Amino acid sequence: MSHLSNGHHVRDDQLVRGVEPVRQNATFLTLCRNEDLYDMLRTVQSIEDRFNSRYHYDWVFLNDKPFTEEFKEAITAMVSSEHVRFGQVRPEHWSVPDWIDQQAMFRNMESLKSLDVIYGDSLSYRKMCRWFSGFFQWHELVLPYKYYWRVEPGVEYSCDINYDPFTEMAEKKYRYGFVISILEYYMTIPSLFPSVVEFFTSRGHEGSIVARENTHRFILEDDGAYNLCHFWTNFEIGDLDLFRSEEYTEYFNHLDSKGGFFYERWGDGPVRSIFISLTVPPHEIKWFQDIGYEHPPYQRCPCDSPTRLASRCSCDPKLDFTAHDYSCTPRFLRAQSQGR
Ligand SMILES: Nc1nc2c(ncn2[C@@H]2O[C@H](COP(=O)(O)OP(=O)(O)O)[C@@H](O)[C@H]2O)c(=O)[nH]1
Ligand SMILES: *[C@@H]1O[C@H](CO)[C@@H](O)[C@H](O)[C@H]1NC(C)=O
Ligand SMILES: [Mg+2]
Repeated sequence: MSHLSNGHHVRDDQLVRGVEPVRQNATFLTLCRNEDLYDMLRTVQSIEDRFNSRYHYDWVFLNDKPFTEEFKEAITAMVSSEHVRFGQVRPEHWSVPDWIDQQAMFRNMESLKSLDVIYGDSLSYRKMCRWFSGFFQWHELVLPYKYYWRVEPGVEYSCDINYDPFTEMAEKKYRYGFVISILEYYMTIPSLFPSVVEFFTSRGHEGSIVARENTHRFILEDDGAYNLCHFWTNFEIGDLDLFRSEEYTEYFNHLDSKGGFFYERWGDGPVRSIFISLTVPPHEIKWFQDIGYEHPPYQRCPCDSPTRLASRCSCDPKLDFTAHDYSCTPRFLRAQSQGR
């Protein structure tokens, strides 16, 4: 081990190769509850062991309630981040807006529940999805950064990450990175895509924000219908400035005005993914295929042997989700190579 002037340790082999661990303008971002502490500790340990103990990126923890001293103390002891910050979501970003007809909302929640839709009658889940769609990027603790890496309690990283994905993002000018993509339950978003079409149509030809080259084939059937594909956002590395742009803000505000986050159960995955595949050029979206990642019940496990050995993977490649029936990643890769 060698010491840098800031007191952090850097592996000798990085110095030998002359790779200075320059940190990007980036942070880990976690939204969770106090009750998630022990799942979170396991997750932090896995990220530290596989990556962050060599880079010491900042970490922002947010919650709709104040974090307990116990939570903050235990997490702070586990992370090697230069800064770890704990904050609260603004109540006005975690409430049911006044244009929502709450009787209709609760009626629809009951009916989704009766259809056995997961989180069908959960109001907090709806608030969470709306927050991750339109508010996370504006939180005062997130505002100083350009890139975020989303981490949920209970996820696990199963291979060493021997490079800095944030630096990849910055150097290759990627705007969004994912590991797993998957189909959404139709019953949670019946009116989402019609609302998206309404937004894009309302901008007309002049104001069009559709990228000349894009990955619309990732999300659209040949007849123009939404195929339910989306990036699985429990892992994501993204450019916060994309989600702070005027275009995205107008897009979110339009969707929010429709009330579908509450009347239905729109997820941040489909909301983001549709916007990205229509407005971001194909080469600015990155599939991080070499990251071993598990969010139960699914996981990405790199399948080629050299990668697995070089990265000390502990996952079973037979369990890799990429080629699963519900996975959309083969579709994404075709869309990316086809461009238009
Ligand atoms: N503070 C807080 N975090 C929440 C709440 N609901 C969900 N989350 C967080 O939001 C993320 C997604 O929630 P999760 O339950 O994992 O949803 P799933 O992955 O779709 O099953 C996770 O990071 C959760 O910790 C909530 O009511 N309060
Ligand atoms: C980090 O990124 C944000 C958003 O792009 C920017 O406002 C801020 O100035 C950047 N900070 C540094 C130190 O470059
Ligand atoms: Mg989760």
